[in-house]
Amino acid sequence: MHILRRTILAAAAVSALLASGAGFAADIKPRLIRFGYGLNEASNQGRAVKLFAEQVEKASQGKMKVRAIGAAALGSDVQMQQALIGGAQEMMVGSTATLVGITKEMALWDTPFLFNNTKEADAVLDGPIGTKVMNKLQDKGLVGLAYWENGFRNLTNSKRPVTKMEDLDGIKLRVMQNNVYLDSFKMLGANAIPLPFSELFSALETRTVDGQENPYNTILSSKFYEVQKYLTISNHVYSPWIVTVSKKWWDGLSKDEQKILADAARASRDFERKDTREEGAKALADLKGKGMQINELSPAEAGRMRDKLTKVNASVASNVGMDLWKETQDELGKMRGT
Ligand code: TK8
Repeated sequence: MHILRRTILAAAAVSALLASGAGFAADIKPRLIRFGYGLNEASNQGRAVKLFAEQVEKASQGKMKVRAIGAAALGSDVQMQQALIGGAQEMMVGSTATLVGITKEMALWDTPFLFNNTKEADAVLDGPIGTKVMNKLQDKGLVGLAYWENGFRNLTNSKRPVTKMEDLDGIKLRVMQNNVYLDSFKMLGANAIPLPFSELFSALETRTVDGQENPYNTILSSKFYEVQKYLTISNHVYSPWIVTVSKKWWDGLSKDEQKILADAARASRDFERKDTREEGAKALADLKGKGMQINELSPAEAGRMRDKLTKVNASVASNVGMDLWKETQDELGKMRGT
C-alpha cells in the first residue's frame, strides 16, 4: 500500500515536471524560420521582429533560428500570405486589412472609427472577439499568434492641405488591397487606388499617386515625409498588424516548439505596442521637423467625414456577420458605459 502510494506520488511529480518543462529536455529540433515583414529594419515593426527572433533563439537554446527579412524582400503582405499557406515560408507580420480576401471576418478591424483609443483596441483584440477572428484563419491554412499595433491612420498627400472633405476630390490616394478602404475613400471623394505597401514609396515619388494613409510611425520610418508635404490628422481607423504562421509548418512542430513561438509572439506584442506608442507620441514633432505641414480637422469637418465613413458600417457588418458585429458593438458599449 505504502509503496503503491509512493509510486503514484512520484508519477504525479514527474508529470508535473514534464508539464512545467523543467528538468527534462524539451522536444525542440533545429528549425529555420523565415519571418517576413513589409517595413524596414529601423521601424517599429522591424524592432519587434528582432525581439521576437532573439526570444525564440534564447528559449530554444539556439535550436530555432529566425531569419528576419524586412522591407518586403520576401514579397508584399498578400504574396507572403500565399507563401505561408503553401508552406514555402514559415512566418510573417502584416496588416489584417490585407487578409480580408482570405478570412472575411478580418474586415471587422477595417471599420472606420471602431476604436476610440488604444485601450479599447487592446481589450477587444486580445479578448474573446479578437481571438475568435484570429482563429478563423486556421481553416485557411494560417495560424494567428498575436495582434501587434500598426496604429491609428492619418492622411498624407503631396497636393494640398486637406482641411475639409472636398479637398480630397480627385486626389489619387493609395489604399491597402481591401474593399472597405477602397469604398471608404471613394465615398470621401478621393480617387482611391489599391496598391501593395511595397510599391508605395516609389508610387508617391513618381506621383503615380498623390497620397496615402498610415500611422505616424510608418510615415516617419518609411520616409514618406520626403515625398509628401501635407499631413492631416484624421485618425480614421485603428489598424492592427497580425503575426501569422504557416499552418502546414506549425502542425509539424512539437508542443514545446509551438509554445516557444506563441510566448515570443506575445512578448514581442507587448514590447511592440509600448515602443510604437512611445515613438508615435513624438512622431508628429519629428515629422514637422522634417518639413511636413500638419493640420487638424475642425470638429465640424471631422464630424462630416466621420458621418460619411460610417456609411460603410452596414457592409462591414454583413461581411463579418451580424452576430460578430453585434457582439463587438455590445462589448464596446460595455467598455464605454453606454
Ligand atoms: C506593411 C503594411 C503596412 C500597412 C499598409 O506590410 O499597407 O499601408 O499599413 O503596415 O502592412
